[in-house]
Amino acid sequence: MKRREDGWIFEPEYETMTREKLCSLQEERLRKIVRHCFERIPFYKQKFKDACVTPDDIRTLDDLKKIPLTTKEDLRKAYPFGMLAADISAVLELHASSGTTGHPTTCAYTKQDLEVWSKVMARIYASAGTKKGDIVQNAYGYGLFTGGLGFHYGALEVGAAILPISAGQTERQLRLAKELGTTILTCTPTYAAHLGEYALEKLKIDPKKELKWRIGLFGAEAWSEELRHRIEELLGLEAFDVYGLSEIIGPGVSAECPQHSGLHIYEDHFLAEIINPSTGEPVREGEVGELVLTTLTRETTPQLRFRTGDLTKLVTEECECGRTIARMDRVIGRADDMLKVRGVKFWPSTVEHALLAVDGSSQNYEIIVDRPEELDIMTLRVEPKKELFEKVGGDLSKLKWLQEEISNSVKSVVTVKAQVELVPYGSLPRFLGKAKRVRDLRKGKS
Ligand code: DLL
Repeated sequence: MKRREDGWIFEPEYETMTREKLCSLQEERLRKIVRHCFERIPFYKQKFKDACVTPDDIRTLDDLKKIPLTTKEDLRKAYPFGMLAADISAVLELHASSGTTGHPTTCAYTKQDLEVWSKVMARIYASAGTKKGDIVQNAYGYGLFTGGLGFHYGALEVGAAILPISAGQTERQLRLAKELGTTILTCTPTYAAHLGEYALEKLKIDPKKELKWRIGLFGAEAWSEELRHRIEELLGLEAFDVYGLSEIIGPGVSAECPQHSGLHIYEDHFLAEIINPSTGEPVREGEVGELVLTTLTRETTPQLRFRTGDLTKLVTEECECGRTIARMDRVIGRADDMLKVRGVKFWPSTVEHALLAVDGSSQNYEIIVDRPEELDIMTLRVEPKKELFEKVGGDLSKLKWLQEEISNSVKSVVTVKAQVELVPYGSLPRFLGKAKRVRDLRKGKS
């Protein structure tokens, strides 16, 4: 895919400031937010007390490491309003993340928080080349998930028209895309791929020729470079990776520019560190570890050194796009999503990368790990590409070579052998939001 030449910088005064100025802005904001947290949130006051630290001890970025780390569990314990640093009368919007493993967590926004959110989201749209006259088809879910509203506010801020269609109703999505000529698609990468397949197969629409999508802003889940190529090829747009999390702001923490060489972190609002997930100690620049974020400007629900659980690395070298803010690599996965099969550790996104490197395999797959006796078995259930499936008249026994190619590709990347099971095209579940690709049947077994 050709790189866009028309990306632009929404807030150059922040996105291109010298590192020296940025550091001094960050330090000034850090001192302020530390005091804000200490004075308004009993949880932080106690944490500081336990660590024998006072807000006066935090003057420079070097002092950051004196602040204890905050975890998702801390936020759960504080549910519903224990982490609010503003009076509820100042709160304009509330989100609660899903509480599948216990209490949910609450994220609240004041007027100022919503303004910051709109601005960082506008930076993302601008960076990808959004202009007045663009129509954004926002297929992220609206509701408690922050994807829908985050992309909505950003489009308003940047001055593009928004079609707030939300996730789902795939046929309607495609019809409206065609009839209204939407130019920007925002959704999870998995759903983007599904939209492309559905258009070709069910509606006989070739998105590349018949739709006007030129930019895709995709995120909310780990995805591979291979999947990016496939989506670009399928939809005829340029795909940008967007990262964020509800606890910090929602989408809007970082995003790619047209160089596609990492995601620029909006460091004037979010201070990023990488730590070794086992020891909690900072790692050297360029080393992979867990991303830890501090919100520098959040009025309510601010976070000091929040452990995201996401693994990546940072680069502070200036980018060719002119932005001086640091970049993070695409997220490999979450520390707690890492698979360990027969003692070998790897991320599902690595399996996806190996799988999609094989031309005949589709992007619809499932990883199942089980331990029927004492050994772990990894099974990869994969749909072949539709053309291929049809070519063999649905007879999967004619695709032994594909099975073998996938198995070899996966083995060469993750070093563990997977049993590859080809399944009929269209038989695996499709996802409107974040995909669920792994079923670990060992859980609960000793
Ligand atoms: O997923 C916010 C978001 C919405 C980001 C839309 C981008 C686009 P949560 O539901 O709180 O918030 O989930 C946050 O999703 O800690 C990562 O593990 C994962 N994640 C988000 N963006 C990416 C990405 C939203 N670009 C969690 N690549 C995070 C990989 C991502 N993982």
